[in-house]
Amino acid sequence: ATDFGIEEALKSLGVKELNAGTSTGSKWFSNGSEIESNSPVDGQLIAKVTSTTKEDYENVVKTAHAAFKEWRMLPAPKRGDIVRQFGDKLREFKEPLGKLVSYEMGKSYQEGLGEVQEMIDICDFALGLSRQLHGLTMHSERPLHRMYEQYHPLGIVGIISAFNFPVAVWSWNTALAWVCGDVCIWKPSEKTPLTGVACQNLIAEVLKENDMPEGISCLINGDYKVGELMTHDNRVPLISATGSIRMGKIVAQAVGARLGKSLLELGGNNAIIVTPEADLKMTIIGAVFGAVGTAGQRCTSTRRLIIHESIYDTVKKKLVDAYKQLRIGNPLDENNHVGPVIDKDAVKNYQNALNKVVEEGGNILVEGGVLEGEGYESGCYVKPAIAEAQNHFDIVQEETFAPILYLMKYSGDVVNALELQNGVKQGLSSAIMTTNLREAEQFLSHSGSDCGIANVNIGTSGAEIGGAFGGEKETGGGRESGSDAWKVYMRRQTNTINYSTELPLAQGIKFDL
Ligand code: UN1
Repeated sequence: ATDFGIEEALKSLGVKELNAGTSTGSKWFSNGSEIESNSPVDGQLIAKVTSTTKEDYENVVKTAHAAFKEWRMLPAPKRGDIVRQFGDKLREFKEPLGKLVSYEMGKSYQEGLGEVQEMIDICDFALGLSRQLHGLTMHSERPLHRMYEQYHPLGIVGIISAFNFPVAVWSWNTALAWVCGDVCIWKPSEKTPLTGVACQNLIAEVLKENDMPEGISCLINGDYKVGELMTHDNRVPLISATGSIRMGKIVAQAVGARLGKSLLELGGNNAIIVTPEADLKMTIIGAVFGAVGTAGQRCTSTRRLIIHESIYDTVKKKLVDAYKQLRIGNPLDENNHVGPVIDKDAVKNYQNALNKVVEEGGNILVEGGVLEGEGYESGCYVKPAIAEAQNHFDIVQEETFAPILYLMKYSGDVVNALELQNGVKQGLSSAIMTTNLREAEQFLSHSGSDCGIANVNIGTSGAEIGGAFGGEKETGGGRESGSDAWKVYMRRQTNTINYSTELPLAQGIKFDL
C-alpha cells in the first residue's frame, strides 16, 4: 500500500518498538495484557502496547504524588515556560504526529494537523495563563482586616480521553493542569493507544531537558477497568473524562461516591437551525462539514438540520447534490473528504441506526452502505447518509457516532425550531444560520439554545480553544480548554488576615472573657 510517510512518522515518534503502555515520563514499564492498535485506514496492525496492571498503577500514583510535591513549588510562570517548550516540541513534530493521528484514528490528515494545532494553541494559552491565575480580593466587614482568595494546585489529575480527539483533548486538560501546579495521569482510549505513547515521548523529552522529576506526566493504558483504578482512587482529586454519556454516568457515580471532582464532556446531539433568511451557501458548507467531517465522530458533529418549511426543498436538493461530490477513502490522501469510522463496531452502530430510522418511519434521502473492494479493505469505510426524520424518534434522540444526518422541518417562528433543537437530552453544540438579527439574538438569549456552545452563521463543530468547551444536560456540564476553565484544576482558598490588636468576631457576635 502507498505509505504516505507513515513508517517514518512512527519512527520519529518512537512508538513502534516500545511495546509498553505505562509510563511516568522517561520510564516505561507494564505487566498487563497486550493491546493491538489496528489502523481503520488499511486494517493493518500498527503496533502493540501493554496494559497497566494494578501494581503498575500503584507505582504510577506514588511517583506522581512525589512529583506533585516538587512541581507545585516551581513558580507558575516557570511551569508555563515548560508548557511553552512542549508547544515548541509539538511545532517540530506537527507533521508526524498529525499523520499518526490520521492513521491510527482515521480522520483526514488536515484534521490530524488541525488537532495538533489545537495542542500548540492551548500551550500558548496556558503559558499566558500561568501569569494570570487570579483570585479576587474583597473588603472585610471587620476593621483592620484583609480578605482575599487564592487558587492552589489540586494534586493528581486523572484524564480519560476518547478516540475521536486522541491528542487534543488530553492537551487541553494537561496543559492547564500543569500550569496550575498539578501532575497528570492520562488514560487514552484503548482504540488509539499509540498517539498516547507518542505524546508521552514528546513531553518526556521536554521534562528531561528541564531536569524535572518523573511523575509530572504519566500514561496508563487499558480498558474501562484501568480507568476505574483512577475513578475510585481518593488520591486523584479530579477526574476529567471525555466519552459517551453511558461512560460519564459510571464515572460521575464513582467519583461522586468519594466526593471527588469530575469534569465531564460527554455526547452531543447537535443541530443547525436554518431559517428563511439563511445564507444558503454558508449553510451547505457548514452542514456538510459538520455532518461528514471526522466521519461524523466529533462530539460536536452535526446530527440534525432543522429547516424552515419555506426553504426545505431547496436546502434538501442542495445537500443531496453536495453529498454526490464527496470522495470517501484513505484519509491520508488529501483528495478525499471522508475517511473511515474507528472500527467494525462503529460500522455496526451506523448500520443499526440507518435500519432503525427506517423502522421508525424515516425516509432515506442519501443511501448509506459499507464500502468494499480496493482501498476499503479495513471494512470501516461507510457512505455518509441523510434521512428525513422526526425529532421524537428514539434513534434521533440518540447520538450515533457516524456520518448520518437527520433532516426535519419547522414552520412559523424560530421559537418552534428552538423547541425541536432543545428537545433532546444532550446539550453540547448548536447553531443557527440566519442574517436576521432578531432570530440570531432570540437563539442566543436565555430563552434560546440550551447548549454550552451556540453559534451564529457557523456550523456546530470546530470550536476554538480560547472559549470554554463543554455542554449542559447529559453532556455533563464540564468546561475544558479556554476562558476560566482552569479554575476546576485548582482549589480555592479564602484568606482573612487580622492586622489589628483586637479580635472582633464576624457577624457582630460578642464573646468577652
Ligand atoms: C470532541 O469532539 O471531543 O469543536 C472535541 C470541535 C473541536 C473539538 C471537538 N475543536 O469540533
